[in-house]
Amino acid sequence: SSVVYRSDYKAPDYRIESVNLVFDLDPQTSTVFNTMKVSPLGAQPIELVLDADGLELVSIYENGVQLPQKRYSLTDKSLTVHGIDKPVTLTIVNKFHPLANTLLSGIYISNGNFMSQCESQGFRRITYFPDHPDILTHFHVEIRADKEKYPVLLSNGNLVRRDELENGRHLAVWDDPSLKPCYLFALVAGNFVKREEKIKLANGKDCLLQVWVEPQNKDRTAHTLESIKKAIRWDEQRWGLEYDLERFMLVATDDFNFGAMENKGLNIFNTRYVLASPQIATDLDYFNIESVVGHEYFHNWTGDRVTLRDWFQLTLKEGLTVFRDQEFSRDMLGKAAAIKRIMDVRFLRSRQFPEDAGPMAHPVRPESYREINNFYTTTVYEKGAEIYRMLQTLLGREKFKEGLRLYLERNDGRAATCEDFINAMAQASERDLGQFFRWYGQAGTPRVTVKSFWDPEAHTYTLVASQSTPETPGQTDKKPFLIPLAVGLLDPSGKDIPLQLEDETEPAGTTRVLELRDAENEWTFVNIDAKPIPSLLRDFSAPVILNYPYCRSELAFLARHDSDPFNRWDAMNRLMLEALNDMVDAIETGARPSVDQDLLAAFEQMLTDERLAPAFRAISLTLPDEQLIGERRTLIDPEAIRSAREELRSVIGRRYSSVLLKIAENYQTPGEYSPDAESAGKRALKNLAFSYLLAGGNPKALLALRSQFEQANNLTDQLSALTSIVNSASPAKLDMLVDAARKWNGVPVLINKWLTVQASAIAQPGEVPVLSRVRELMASGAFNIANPNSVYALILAFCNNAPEFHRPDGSGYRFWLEMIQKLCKVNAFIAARIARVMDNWRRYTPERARQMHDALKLADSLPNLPTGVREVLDKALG
Ligand code: BAL
Ligand code: ZN
Repeated sequence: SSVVYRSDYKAPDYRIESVNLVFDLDPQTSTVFNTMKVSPLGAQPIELVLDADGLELVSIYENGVQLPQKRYSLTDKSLTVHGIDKPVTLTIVNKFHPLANTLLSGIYISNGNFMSQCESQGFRRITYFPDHPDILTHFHVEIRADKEKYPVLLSNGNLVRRDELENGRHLAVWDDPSLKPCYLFALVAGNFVKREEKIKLANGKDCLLQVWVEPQNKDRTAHTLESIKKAIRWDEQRWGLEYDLERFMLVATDDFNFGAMENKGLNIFNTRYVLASPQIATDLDYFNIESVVGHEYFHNWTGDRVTLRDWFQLTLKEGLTVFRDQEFSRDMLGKAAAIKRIMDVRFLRSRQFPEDAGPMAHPVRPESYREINNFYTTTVYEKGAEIYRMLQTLLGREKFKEGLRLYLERNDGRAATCEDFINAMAQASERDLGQFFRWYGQAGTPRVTVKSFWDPEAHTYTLVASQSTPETPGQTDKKPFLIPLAVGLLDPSGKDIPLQLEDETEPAGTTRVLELRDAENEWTFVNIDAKPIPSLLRDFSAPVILNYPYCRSELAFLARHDSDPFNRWDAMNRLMLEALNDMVDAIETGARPSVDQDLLAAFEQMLTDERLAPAFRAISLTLPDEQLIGERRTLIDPEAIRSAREELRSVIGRRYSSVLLKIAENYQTPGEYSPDAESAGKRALKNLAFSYLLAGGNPKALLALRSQFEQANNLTDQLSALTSIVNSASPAKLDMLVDAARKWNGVPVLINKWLTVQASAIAQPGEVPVLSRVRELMASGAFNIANPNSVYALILAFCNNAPEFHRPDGSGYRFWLEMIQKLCKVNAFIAARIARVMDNWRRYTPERARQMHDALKLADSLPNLPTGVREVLDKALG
């Protein structure tokens, strides 16, 4: 199948002045009456190519007259109207089939309601249209449906009119005054209830906020509405950006491929990022809901008002909007702000770094694709966000804000490119950003190696930094990046040294952003009286892998003293990674692993440091995940990694049992549940303490967790107790799982958590393989292969349970192959996502790699593979 190249972009030679859509909705077969005003831009007659996917053409008219056969050609994928030489009105009548739409792209049915998803290419599954982001037009929409079944009829923009029709049907008319591409179109029809509030925007205008959910979820939307208000205020205050419509609506659905979607004025959300109550959402869910609500709302400027010229520019809206939501969440955390950056970098390192080092590695702005849906990646999103963060670091917050506002003003109502963004930044800051622009085009994670030299006679300290970036598919010759390297120097007492470079007359600050531009650069600091310890890449100032020959006592020193909370966490994390790496080495060679004493001392120090926020202690004292431990191995042996990690957890649980028990007691959060950062931090630290204690086999902890599971007034504590016990040797786990199923029955977001706890379980010696349980669950009513959340909760969670998925008998790989076969028939997008779990097969121990390769080959030979799945498999096989 065909490859799309960025270099093939052609500007349209026509405009769609407006589109009027009339929907006659029926779950089996719906009809659209699509009237477009088309104006050629040049003197030549045009060929108007309208995209299509699975549509039935009924009729087509030009200026009210049926179009003769010779004026158009129809294929599976397009309807081309020939020889349009003046402005005309085209009317197309077509049909589509919502109930049969299991891809969940276009208009489909979810719990009996009509729902839409058009990004990237779903609109062509609704009607014939140029389905490209650079075709912006005015949408006017009339929805007709049965009134009793579908009392609520929504689309983008402003409600113009509602009316009754014959035969128990009714209609609603919506007009969107803004110009938008069709991927931002949305339609919802069904039985929903709303929570609403009228607010005043900073400009004094009224705005109606509405959150729509199915009736059973009525009492679970207060947090979402609050989050919308916070997002609106934050965008006004931080960037001076205001909302532009009379209403902002959000609708929740259980069946959704993405987390949420930023349709203009009518965001559609996966229920997992909407519904919150103490009984159905954890602290992290509350936090994520706020962040995703923010993300979609922020798209109103970065994505909707300024949209994309083509899909290669995806990071222009996604990377930028992730950066904006990260900043929002950080600001909302108050005193616990530091943990947001830590969470984001942890995610980047364990998810994006492997992608950037594997067969799917691609630049933040890709050059080609076969299936655009495969490029909603951690590279485009999270590494993309780092580009905007680096710019803010390099230019300073004020210049960055000026640049962003300039970009938005200049491109409002237009489809933009990454160049448009960088040009605005360059102009606002009066800097040449040519070299910086390479971050968009070169894939791979740069390695930055730093060496230091202290000269006791001259009292100088020199840092020499070099950079190199490994080859990635299709890119062998990498040029140097412009890398902002934020550094500080700690004196022997742990205090920050005021920093003065050799060509400066006085010190300026204690954190300096050095600019690494060449293969190697150096900087010399003066007036350094004792040998300092460098704190490098503060706040993770660039998405690179940093090499500096820290010894373990230096890492322990940084973990204790660094004024940069990110680097404090990072030092502890490195210490843990090194200790775990040694333990994995020992296990692989059949030796008994021993635990590093420097690590234990640093761990104890931080565990007992009451001055540190509980949230910070919890995140810093959590061991790196198995994925991250695997990343630094030459070959990955998931069993050895799990054994090492569990051994360390058990040693900590036994060695520090009395401190941990005290923490478990002192950080209870009695009284009414509140998801605020401070309470959440306490719960996190308490539950971490319990999980160490349980790993160490502590019987008191087991009793306490059982009663926590039964008595807690919030899901965080219940789920944490359940997870810890399921991962322990306690036989109580079986009863508890039954109990949880009974309690959580009928609430999909809870049942999905129940599935995940079991799919991710740590099987104890003598227990049946997790896969047996996964297969039982698949056959039960708790699982639904047509629902993406369900697939992720059970199948993806199992595939990420590395020692179970990678069992030497190959059972996990056979299961994977079966799932690909099944999913291809239901939802090709989700199938492609599951296919990706085999990307890095070359990194595993030889026998595993061979079996993974065989499974990939078998999958690749399946008939009728969807393009997206084939793209993933072909790349993996390379
Ligand atoms: N635009 C797709 C979902 C999101 O990133 O907001
Ligand atoms: Zn987004």
